[in-house]
Amino acid sequence: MKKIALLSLLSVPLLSIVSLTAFAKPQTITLEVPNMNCVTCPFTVKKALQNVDGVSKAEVTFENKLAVVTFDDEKTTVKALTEATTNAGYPSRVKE
Ligand SMILES: [Cu+2]
Repeated sequence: MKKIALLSLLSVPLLSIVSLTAFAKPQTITLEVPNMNCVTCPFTVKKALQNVDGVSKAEVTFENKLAVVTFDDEKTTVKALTEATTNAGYPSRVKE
């Protein structure tokens, strides 16, 4: 009975993600990406960020020119993230 309850809990997507990252140290930062000048730019920036090892989530919005990135600080650094967007043609900096 206990086992069944546990399995049904794990099938909830959010809880599955939490259990997978239980031993990592996820950090979330917001980057300013001022060079984004049209609605397709965020896709390029998002792809560049997601290609960085350790990045679990990247939400990029054109309207406010921000990228919210969740990453494992044991696998990557903020510098690697800003470099990734810069290499894709979109220099970024950490939003204060
Ligand atoms: Cu564009």
